[in-house]
Formats: sequence, C-alpha cells, structure tokens
Amino acid sequence: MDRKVMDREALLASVREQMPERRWVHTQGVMETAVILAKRYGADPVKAELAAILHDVAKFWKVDKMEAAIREEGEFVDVLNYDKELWHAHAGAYVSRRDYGIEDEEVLGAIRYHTSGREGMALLERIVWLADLIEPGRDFPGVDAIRGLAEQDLNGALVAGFDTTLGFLVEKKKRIYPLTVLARNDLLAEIENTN
Ligand code: DGI
Ligand code: FE
Ligand code: FE
Repeated sequence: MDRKVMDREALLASVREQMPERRWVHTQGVMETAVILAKRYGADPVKAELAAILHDVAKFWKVDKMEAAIREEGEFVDVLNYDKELWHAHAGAYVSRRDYGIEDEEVLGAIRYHTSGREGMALLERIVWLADLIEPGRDFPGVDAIRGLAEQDLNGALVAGFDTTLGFLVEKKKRIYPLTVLARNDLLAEIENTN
C-alpha cells in the first residue's frame, strides 16, 4: 500500500466526521461483513476493509461537492445523467485517491463500483458490493435469503442482490444506470458458463 495512506485510526476518524452516526454504524457493518466475505472467498481482507471504510465517504456530501469531484475527475461524468444516489461512489473513489492517497486499483474499483456494479466485476468489487447490501444493519424483504446464499455462493448472492436492487428501481420508476444491467447480465452469463 502507498506510503501516503494515513494510519487506520486517522482514516476512521476522518471518514466518521463526514457522516451522521447511523451511516458510520453502517460503514462498520460493511467493514465487518467485507472482511468475513474476503476470507471466505479468497480476497485480501485488508483491502476489503479499506474499501469498506471509504465506500460511503462521500454519501453525505452536498450534491454540488459530489458533482464537482466527478467533473474534476472527468472520466465518469455520464453518471451525472443518472440518479444522484449513484454519485457518491464515484466521488468517493476520486477522493480516496486524491485526499487519502489510496492508489491500489482494486480498492479504488471496489469503492467506485460499490453502488452500480459493472460488467466483469473483480472479486474485491463483488465482495464490497455484497457486504454493502447484507451488513448486519440492513433490513429489507429478502435480505436473509441473500445472507444465506452469501454463505457459499458468491455469484448467486450477487444476482439475487441485483434482482432486488433492479426491482426496487423499476418500482420507483427510476432510470437504471446501464452498468447495473450489465453487471447482472454478466453474472448470469458467468453462472451459466460454469454449470
Ligand atoms: O450508499 P448505500 O445506501 O449504503 O447503498 P448504495 O451505495 O448501494 O446506494 C444504493 C442506492 O442507489 C439505492 O437507493 C438505489 C440507488 N440507485 C439509483 N440508481 C441506481 C441505484 N443503484 C444501482 N445499483 N443502480 C442504479 O441505476
Ligand atoms: Fe453507498
Ligand atoms: Fe453503503
């Protein structure tokens, strides 16, 4: 890991002060679950925890600040045409590099794609995406079934998770970010090809 990365306690304090207490509790839940999933599926638990710590760092920023970060980065401005809920993931990845000195592309990818997912998700991206959905504080219809799947079928749990998210977006008449559709298609194709 890059030398610029601040020590863990300072990082935790800095992230914590950018969010309300309930979001900090969620972040701790994602850290715990991401480490468990990383150990279970052979990813690096240190990277999983680092991505989890930072995944929602920008969630409570003002919309203008998120937009400015995304425009400054320049590579992912198309997300500004979709739901604002998606923006914090890109803004978070950008500041993780700029302000927290994270240069590990796996960690940055896990932060950047923790909301939308994408085609060809890396193992660490899958783990953080799923940990975000099933951490102990989450409570929505079907979450326990997804937790059960996550015990032994990572991709099955992910597809069930994307189904839930997509169903929610359809129900709310929201536009769907294309990467989310691609993520689900790709996971289904992967499952078909391994059976
Ligand atoms: O930040 P969290 O609340 O922990 O969770 P998240 O980063 O997964 O954000 C989820 C929100 O994003 C949820 O309310 C649905 C919303 N959203 C809006 N458009 C899309 C979307 N989520 C996905 N995956 N794809 C979209 O197109
Ligand atoms: Fe998030
Ligand atoms: Fe989250």
